[in-house]
Amino acid sequence: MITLLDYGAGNVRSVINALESLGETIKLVQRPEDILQAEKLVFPGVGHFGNMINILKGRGFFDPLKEYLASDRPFLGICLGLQALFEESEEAPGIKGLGFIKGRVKRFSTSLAVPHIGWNGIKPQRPCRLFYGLRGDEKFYFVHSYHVEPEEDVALTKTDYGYEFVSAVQKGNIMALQFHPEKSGQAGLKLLKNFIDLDLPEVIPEIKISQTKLAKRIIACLDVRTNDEGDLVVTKGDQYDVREKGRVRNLGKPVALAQRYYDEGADEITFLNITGFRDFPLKDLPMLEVLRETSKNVFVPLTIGGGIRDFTDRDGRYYSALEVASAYFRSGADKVSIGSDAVLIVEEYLSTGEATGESSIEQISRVYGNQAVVISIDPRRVYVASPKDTHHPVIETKIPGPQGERYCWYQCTIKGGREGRDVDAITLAKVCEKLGAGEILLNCIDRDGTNLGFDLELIKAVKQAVSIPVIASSGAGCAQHFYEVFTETGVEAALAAGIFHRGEVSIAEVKEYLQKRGLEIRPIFKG
Ligand code: 1PR
Repeated sequence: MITLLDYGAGNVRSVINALESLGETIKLVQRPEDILQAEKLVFPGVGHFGNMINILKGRGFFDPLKEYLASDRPFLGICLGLQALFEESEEAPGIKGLGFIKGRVKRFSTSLAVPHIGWNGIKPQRPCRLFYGLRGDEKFYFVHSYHVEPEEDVALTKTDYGYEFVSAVQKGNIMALQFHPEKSGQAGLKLLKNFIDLDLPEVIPEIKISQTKLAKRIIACLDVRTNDEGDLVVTKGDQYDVREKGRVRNLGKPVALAQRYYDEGADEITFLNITGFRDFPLKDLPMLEVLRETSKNVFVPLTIGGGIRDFTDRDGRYYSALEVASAYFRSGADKVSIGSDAVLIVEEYLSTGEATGESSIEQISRVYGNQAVVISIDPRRVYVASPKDTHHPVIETKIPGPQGERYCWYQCTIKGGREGRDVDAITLAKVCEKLGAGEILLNCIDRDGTNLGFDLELIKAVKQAVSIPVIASSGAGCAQHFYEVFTETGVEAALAAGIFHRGEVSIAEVKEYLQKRGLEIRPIFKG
């Protein structure tokens, strides 16, 4: 029996699913006594350090946790569950952590994109049962802006991101990981299994890595909607038009397709509820069900987009964007992606010059952390003869417009590309970063479904404008397109839909192509 401490923020469902898939029974902490009576305690955490400590104190969990740690019984902290063990964090000055380990938590200070999101390696520092059966070159999923700096000799693993930081600690039976084993595919499950099995020998993996590298992520995207027969299907548009001969294209069932992509090596799965802008997602129970079912067997990060915004239903009941997002997180999502609402938020911000503190981006990032908020941008090119013809930032393009125009700007749209607005993609990305977004999913209506390759000019411009990770999307037609977008724009991830759904190129082929050309990718662990 594993006792799991859920303090109410983040995707605890994934940890439960991962442990259950290993045959474990989970008991959730309801009362402080449950912590004191636990035999093995797992403490996953995401979000804000200060928020977490306040909740732990408010629910009476803080002191029992300290007592449990002092008793040296098996403990596994994950992400913020690692950071909580320290004395304090730069994220919440003045708020004291559990203080079980001397040292502090500090923000990444690097020119690389922060948060550190994606699959990176670990360099084991000492023998431990957690490493049993690992080769040493596995990658694990990280998502954090802060890392620990112990003042004691507790480093279990180190990882490089701009510089070397401690990515896991061990002090007696207390172990804690900065990365997410529950989101790290088979390698992560192996590590969790090793935590549970107390009789395993202490080992150090064979393969020694001198420097770990963040892998370029390959993301499979599933655009989901109800078709004309009323079934929830994966569909795919050409420049956002998902109908063929008047009918919604049906490319398969969401849960089964997600499972296939996970098995084939997708580093992440994104579901976009493409009619979410008009249907209220909390009434759209099938979508929540898709997440619940997928997260039972798919152990990589899941993002869900579509309809994340404040909403008042027909009976006058108000739901905040935070409530909508929370329902998705509880069902197994790791990140939510905000499309139309982000454009409206930025319009308001630009007109007043002030953040309200109440927007969906701010509400959700405050509770779940910046890394949980992705902004999905749906831009299309607007050509102009001269930069003077628009007040938007323009780029000089190598792909001239219909009248030979050499300049264009990228107009943001809402409602699935149906409505163009007076905001450009670069400004939108910058303002959303300022408001608390952790990642940009950059689509391009002109390229969507064309197989012509990514819009490198757009992607380069947005990537240079922000310091959060950017996911390139729209237009992938072959493995070479992924190589181009990674090497020419420096993006952290690339997403595709059509080529994977139609079986034109597999995820494994894309990864092999990139690896042969020297790009870092996540190897598949067949433990
Ligand atoms: O506005 O917050 O409700 O979110 C709606 C979400 O649904 C947005 O993220 C928006 O991008 C998406 N969406 C809305 N309508 C469509 C449509 O296709 N009619 N899909 C749509 C957007 C674009 C990509 C696609 C890539 C890769 N899909 O996600 O998967 O372009 O395609 P490719 O590799 O085949 O070229 P809100």
